[in-house]
Amino acid sequence: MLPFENREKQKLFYLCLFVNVLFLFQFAIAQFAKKEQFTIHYNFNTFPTHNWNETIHGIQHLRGHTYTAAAIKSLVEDLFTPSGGSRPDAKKILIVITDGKSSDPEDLPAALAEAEKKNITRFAIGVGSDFEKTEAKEELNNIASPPPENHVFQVEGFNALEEMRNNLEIKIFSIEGSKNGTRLTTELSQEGFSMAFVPGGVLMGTVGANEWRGGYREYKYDGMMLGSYEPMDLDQDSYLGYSMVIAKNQMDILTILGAPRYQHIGAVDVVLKRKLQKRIHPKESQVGQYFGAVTCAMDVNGDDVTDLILISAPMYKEADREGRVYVCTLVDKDVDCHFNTASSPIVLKGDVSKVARFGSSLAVLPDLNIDGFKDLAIGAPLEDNGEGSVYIFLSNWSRSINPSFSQRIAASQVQSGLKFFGISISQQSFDQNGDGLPDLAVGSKGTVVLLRSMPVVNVKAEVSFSPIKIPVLSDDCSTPLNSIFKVCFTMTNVSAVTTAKALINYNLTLDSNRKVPNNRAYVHEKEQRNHLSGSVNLDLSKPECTDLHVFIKPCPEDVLNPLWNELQFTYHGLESETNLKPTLNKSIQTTTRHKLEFEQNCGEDKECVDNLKVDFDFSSSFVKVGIDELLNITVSLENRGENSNNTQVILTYPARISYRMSTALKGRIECKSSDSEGGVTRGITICTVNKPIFQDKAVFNVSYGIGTNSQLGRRIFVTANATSGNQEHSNSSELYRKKEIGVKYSILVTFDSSSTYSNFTFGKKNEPKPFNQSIVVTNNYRDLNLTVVLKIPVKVGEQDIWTDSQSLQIPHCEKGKEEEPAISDFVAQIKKHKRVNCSVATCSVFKCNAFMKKTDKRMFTISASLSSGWIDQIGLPDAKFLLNSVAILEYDKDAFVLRTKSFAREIEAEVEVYSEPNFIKEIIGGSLGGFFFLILVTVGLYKVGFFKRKYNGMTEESAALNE
Ligand SMILES: [Ca+2]
Ligand SMILES: [Ca+2]
Ligand SMILES: [Ca+2]
Ligand SMILES: [Ca+2]
Repeated sequence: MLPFENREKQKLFYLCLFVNVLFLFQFAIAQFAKKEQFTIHYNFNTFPTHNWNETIHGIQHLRGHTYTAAAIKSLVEDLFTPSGGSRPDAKKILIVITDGKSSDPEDLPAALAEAEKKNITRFAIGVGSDFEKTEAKEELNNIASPPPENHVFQVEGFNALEEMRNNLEIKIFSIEGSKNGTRLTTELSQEGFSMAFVPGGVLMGTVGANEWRGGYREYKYDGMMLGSYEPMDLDQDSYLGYSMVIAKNQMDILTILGAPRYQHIGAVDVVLKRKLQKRIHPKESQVGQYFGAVTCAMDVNGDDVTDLILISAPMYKEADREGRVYVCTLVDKDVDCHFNTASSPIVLKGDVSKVARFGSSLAVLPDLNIDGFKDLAIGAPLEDNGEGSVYIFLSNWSRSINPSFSQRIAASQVQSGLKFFGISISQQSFDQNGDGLPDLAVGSKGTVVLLRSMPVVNVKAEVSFSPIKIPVLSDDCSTPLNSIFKVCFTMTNVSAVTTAKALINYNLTLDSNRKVPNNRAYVHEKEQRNHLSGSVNLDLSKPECTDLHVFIKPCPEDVLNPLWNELQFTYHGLESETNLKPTLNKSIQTTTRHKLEFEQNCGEDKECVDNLKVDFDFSSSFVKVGIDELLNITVSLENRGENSNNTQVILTYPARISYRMSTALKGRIECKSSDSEGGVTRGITICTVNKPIFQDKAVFNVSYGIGTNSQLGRRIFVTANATSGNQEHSNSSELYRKKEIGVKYSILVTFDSSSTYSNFTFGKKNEPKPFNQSIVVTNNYRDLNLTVVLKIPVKVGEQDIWTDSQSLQIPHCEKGKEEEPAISDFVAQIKKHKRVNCSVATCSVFKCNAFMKKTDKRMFTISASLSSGWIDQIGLPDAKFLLNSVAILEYDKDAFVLRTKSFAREIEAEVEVYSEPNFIKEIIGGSLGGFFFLILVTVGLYKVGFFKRKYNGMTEESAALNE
C-alpha cells in the first residue's frame, strides 16, 4: 500500500526503525494489496531477532488498492492474539502507513472498534499529497488513536519519513516507560551509555536497566559477559551508570558509578568486584543537583595509584553560581569526600555565573605547569549565555587540588561564535602540533577546539653587591659609601622547549625595611629616594644583568641590621617563531628580598671572639655620708679582640645608695639601673656599650647618690661585670672587677663662747680680777665620741696670767702638760698684734672627752683670777689686748669627716689697760659681758624650740605620774 518508487528506500526505512527498537519490542510485519490478499510475513513469535535485515530485504512489495479497513480488521483478529505471539500484558501498537484514502471506508468504524476493544494504540502515517484533502485527512485521524496530534503523522514523501521516525520512536518509548505493563528489566538499559576499560575487558553502563535503576555489565573482549552490577535496592530512575570510572589502588580495581537522579539528589556507588563497597551521598540534599553526573579518577603523582575521585553536581545551585565538583580522596578501598569528618570537603567552583553547569565535563590533564603533578580541566558549558568555558585547576604535593582555579578559558577567548564550549573534554591529551607540549581537545556545539598548552618557564631574580659587605670604618658615617647593586634575571625552561622570550619590568626598593628618610641606601648622593626601576628582555640563552649605582650610609650602630633590598618584577611572555608566549611558573616568587650585610670583624672563621677588659675607679678616696653626697665611678671597657655584640657592663652597688646618672666620656652608653629593693639585695646598673657592635674602648661615669642618714658601715664595695652576646670570650678577657672603698660620715660640731671684758690700770699693783668664760659645743649631725682640747695661755715670759695657775680648772676636763710657745720675742709680737695666744704664751692643755648624741650641747667653763703683771711687761700704758684660748676638736678621722674646714676655734677674752683707772668701764664691762652672753644663749634656745620642747616634756612626765 505504499507507493514507493524505490523499494530499497522503503526497506531502509524499516531497517532504521528496527535498529533502534529491535531489542525493545516484539515485532510483526504484514502487507496488504488486494481486499482478500493479506499476507502476514512474520508474527510476533516468528520475527527473527537475528538476521532481521536480510529478512526484510527478502519481503516482496505487493501492488494493489488500499484496503485499510480490511487490513486493520485482519491484523486485530489474527496477529494481536496469543497464537500470533502477542503477550497479554504488553502494550500493543499498530503503525499504519498508507498513501491515500482507503478503498473500503465503510468497514473502517467496525475495524477500529475491534482494535479499540483490544486496547491497541494506533499510529497513522500518511505519505504523499492525497492527505491535503479534508476527507483523506479525516480518515487518517479516525484510524489513529486520539488525540490525533499525538498519533497522526503526515509527510510529503519518503525522505521526510526519517524525521518522523525519530518522533515516533520517542512516543513509543514514553508509552512503554510510563504505563504499568510488564516490568522492564533490560529493555531500556541503554547499555553503553557509559563505558570503561578494565584489564581483559570492558564495563558497559546500563543506566536504564531495571526501571532506570541502572548499573553496569562486564564483558571480556570477545563479547562474553562476565557479570553485572545492577542493584535492585536502588530507587527506580536513579540512573546508576550515568557516569562510570575505574579507580586503582595497589591491589584492587574499583568502579565508581554516578547515579545522578538517585532520590532526585544523586549518589555515587563505589563497587569492588561487582559488590557495593560504599554509597556516597552528597552533604547537601539539594533536589535536582545531579550529584554524580560526572565522575573522574585522578592519579595526581603518576604512580598508577588513584589519589582523588572527583564527583560533579553540575546542577547544584548557589545564589550566584551553578555547579560544583567535590574532591574526594581514595585511601585503600575507601572514597572519602569528607562530608562527615571534621575536615571540610574540598569543593571546586567556577566564577560567578548564575547559569554555568560547572562540572558538566571533567578531564585529568597532563602536568601543565610542570610541577610533577597532573592537573584538572572542568567544563562549564552554559557560562557566558551558553558560550561556555573551561577551567584549569592545579593539583599539589599533598595530592589534592588547589580550590582556586589557575585559569579560566572562556569560549570567546578561543573563537567567536562557539556554543556550549566545554560540554566535553578529551580524556587524553596528546601533542597534536608537535611542539612537545600537550594539547587539549574541548567539545562545543558542532566544533571541537584544540587548545595548545603554553610553555612554562622559571625566572630567577638575583641581586649581588659590590663591595659584598658594607665596611664600617669609623663612628663618623657622614661620608656615603659608593656601592654597585647588580640585578640579574635568568630564565630557564620548565617545559621541553628550546626557545622562549619574555619582557621583565622590575622595581628595586633599597633598604626596604626603613621608610624614607631613614633609609640607609639611596639613589643619589643628595637625595633620599630609595626606588630604582628598569626592564630587560630575556631569553633562555643567558642571564641579563644591570649595574645600579647606590649610596650607602655605613654607620656602626647599624652593623647588626643588614639592608634588605626588595626586588619586584612583572613578567610578560613574548611569542617566539615556534612557540606560544611562555607562561611563568606559578610557584615563582616575583618579589624577592636581598640582604646586604655590614662587615663584621670576626676573622676567617666568622666566629666573633671578643676580649673584654673592664675596670673602674672611684673619683674620691672615701665615700662621704653627708648632705646629698655623691659616689662617682669612672668605668672603662676595652675590647682587645674581635667584634663584641650587644656588649654590657653590669655594676652592682650597695643598698641605700641610689642611681643618679651616667655620662659617656668615650663611646655610646645607655644605662638603666634598679636600686636595692627593701634594702636587702644590691642595686644593679646595666650599661649598654656601643650598641650593637663594640670594637675598641669606652669610658663613662656613673653617679650614685648617698642619703644623709645612710648607715653604710665602714666599707662598701662595687662590682663591675662585662658581658656580650658573643658565643665565646677570649681566655685573656678581664670580665670582672670588685673594689672596696671606705665610708666616712660627715659631722658638724660648732663652738660658741661668751665674751669677757677686764681692765687694769697701767703700772699699778692691781687687784686680781675674777674671770669666767663659757664654751658651748654643739654636735649637729650624728652621735659622736669626741674630745675637745682647750689650750689656755697661762704665762707670758716669766709673768703668770692667772694669780694661781694651779687653780685654773675646767670641770670634766683633764689637765695635761703645758706647751711652750714657738716664739721668744713675745713683747714685739704682742705689741704688734695686741694678741696673746699659744704662739707667744705658755699654754695649759685640757682634754675634755665626751660622748655626744646628735644635737647635744655641752658647756665648758674657764674660771680663774686674772692678774695684771703680764700686761705691764709689754710696756703699753693704753692698749686693748685679746687673750686667745683655742678649742680644738679631736675625733676618729677614719670614720668621720668634719663638714667645716677648721677643727679649731679661737676663744677670745678682752683685756684693756689704762694709764688711769676707769671705773665705769670696769663695772659695765665686768657685769654686762656675762649678761649679754646669757641673753644670746636664751634667744638661741628659744629659737630652736628648746623651751617649748622642755615644757612639753615636763607636762607629759607629770601626766604619766598622775596616772
Ligand atoms: Ca597516585
Ligand atoms: Ca601540575
Ligand atoms: Ca602541542
Ligand atoms: Ca674569629
